[in-house]
Amino acid sequence: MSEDLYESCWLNYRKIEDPYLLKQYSNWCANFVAVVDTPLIQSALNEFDMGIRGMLGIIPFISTTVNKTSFVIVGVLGNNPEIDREVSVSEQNSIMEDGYLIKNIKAGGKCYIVVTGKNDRGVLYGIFELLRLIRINTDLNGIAKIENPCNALRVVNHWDNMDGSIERGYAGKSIFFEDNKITRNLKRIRSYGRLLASIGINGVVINNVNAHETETKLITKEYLPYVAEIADVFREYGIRLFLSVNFASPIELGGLRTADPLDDEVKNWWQKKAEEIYAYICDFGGFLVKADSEFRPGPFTYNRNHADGANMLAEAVKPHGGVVFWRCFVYNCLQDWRNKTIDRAKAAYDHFMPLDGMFNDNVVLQIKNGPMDFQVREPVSPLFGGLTKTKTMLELQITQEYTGQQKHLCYLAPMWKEIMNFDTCCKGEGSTVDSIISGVAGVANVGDDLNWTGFQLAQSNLFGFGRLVWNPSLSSREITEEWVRMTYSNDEEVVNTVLEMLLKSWKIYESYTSPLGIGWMVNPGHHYGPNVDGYEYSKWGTYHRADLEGIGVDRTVRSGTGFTKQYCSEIASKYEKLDTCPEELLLFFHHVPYTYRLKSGETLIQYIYNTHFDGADEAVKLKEKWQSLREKIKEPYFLHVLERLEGQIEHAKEWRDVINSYFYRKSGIKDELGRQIY
Ligand code: GCV
Repeated sequence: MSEDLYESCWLNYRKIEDPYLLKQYSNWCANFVAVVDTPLIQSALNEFDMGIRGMLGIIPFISTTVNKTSFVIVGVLGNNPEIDREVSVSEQNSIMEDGYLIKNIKAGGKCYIVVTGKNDRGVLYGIFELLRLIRINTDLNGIAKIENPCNALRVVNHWDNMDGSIERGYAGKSIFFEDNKITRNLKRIRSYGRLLASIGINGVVINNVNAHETETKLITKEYLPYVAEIADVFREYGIRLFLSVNFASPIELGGLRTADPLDDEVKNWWQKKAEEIYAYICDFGGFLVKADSEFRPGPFTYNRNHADGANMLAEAVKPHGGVVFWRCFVYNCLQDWRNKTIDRAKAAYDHFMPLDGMFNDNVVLQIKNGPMDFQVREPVSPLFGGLTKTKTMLELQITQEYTGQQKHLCYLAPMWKEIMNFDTCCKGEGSTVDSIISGVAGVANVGDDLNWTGFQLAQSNLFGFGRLVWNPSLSSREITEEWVRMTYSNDEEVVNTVLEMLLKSWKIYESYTSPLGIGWMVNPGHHYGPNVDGYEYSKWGTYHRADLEGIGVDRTVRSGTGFTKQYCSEIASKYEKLDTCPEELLLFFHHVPYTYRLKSGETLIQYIYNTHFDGADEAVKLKEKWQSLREKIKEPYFLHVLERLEGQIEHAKEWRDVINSYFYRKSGIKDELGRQIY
């Protein structure tokens, strides 16, 4: 098994086969002109060198001045007259921070390609794009494209612990920590930096939001020199390092008697701490905070609110250019399941809406996509569109906690696209989530497995995340096709087959697991596999309320928890009524009789049976599709994926039978098609 191909994922630079394109690319890429004046331009050069050697089989000649008629010239606008001359004023004005221009110029007997941006990060992204275009066999003749990121904050969050474990990690151990120490394997981190930069990521939080005792010490002299080494590596790729911090640090590290955010000693402690951190890491990104949630300390202990807590930390990092990502995942995790008036879905909105407009400008509220917790289907959190005077950030989960744990194929880009394109209506029609947020954070799915993500096909989720955050208007198909071509092959059969498998996989997973937005029918704790009542009588606020007549949580204002009221009126009234509620979310919002007829004419119970039988059958087809590529995919990858898909088939059957049997036993209603239910 080629370690390199595994380690470099979509950046494996295999030889280009098309002779016409090979010649076209080689003409330009044989000569690379750049003044290497920053570490990021150096990274761009290194990447170009590596990519061109691999894909074109030539060693590019590097020079600082133009002395050929065909070349690639690279640099930041304003630093090289050769570049500036060819970029029109309107083009210059169209390039934004981190954006880039790639342009083919034919003038004065020369034919060459310019890659430029307003900053060196943009140039690096431009080089990654150029290599991507080559990798996916794009004709570069006459190319002129400007790309700008839609989100300024493009961040991955690692839930890595210092003992090396990863909360909700399915790809081995942490690449940052082992045995309560920080890794010395900076080579792996550099490879990771390349992967992240290639998809436009510019921030990384290296430790778990649950900052336990040892992780609390990451901001001390004992660990900061090593954290700084990681930051140095990421800096070469334009990525700023952030840390999750423990809100009670002034007590745990500083020996103070309180962590009250309005206490002067506490404020002072954090300010000194920020100075210390920035002395080690000049471009430290800032803090990510989980406070007053799932037993983490926070401002509530001192009768303060989240704005008090976040602003105090924000003031500490502000002089250094830092940011505070403050999470809105705040709810009562000790709920009484008997009490049907309390609704976890309402919690984040109830906590944060009254504080809208009270946060400092370097605080960004980080909001999970849905009001619950990364289920396979949830409505979009009403905080998007609700908060209009506060900076917000969307939090997605790339790691597949509730979506098959990287044992099942579940490609999430189509789901994320629906979320980003959801119209909150907060400023009238067209106020989509992607248009009102300042950034996106994704909970990372990587570990120290050789293929990074445990399941090779799950690499597509990391890739899809970065590409979509960069540009939410890219179609799922475009992004996915890029990934398949880069990772496997430009062979049309491979592209079409893998594309279809990936694009269908989320719906397939949904169909044999949780119907119509109900969620949570999983084994408690590890969250893998079916257990319909696993969370039904628990304290976590996660119920389906199935009885012998029907299933679903009534969240209407009329007769339920009143959650629908948290949306703007157009959306609220749609969700409130059974006949206008989008069917895929029916059971999230309504308690519905099993005999209720869906728009398709099926009863609800029959829909549950049908989707579970069909979903399990579709899992078999995923394997068959993959098998058709046996001759076209390198054997180790082919076999690895095959093995996972076989496991998925068996587990999908388990899901099918547990869910169908549960609802058959509950309702007593037989499957109209007489299939086997236990
Ligand atoms: C990091 C859920 C997950 C936890 C996670 C938490 C969070 O509850 O199961 O593992 O903790 O969300 O997002 O803080």
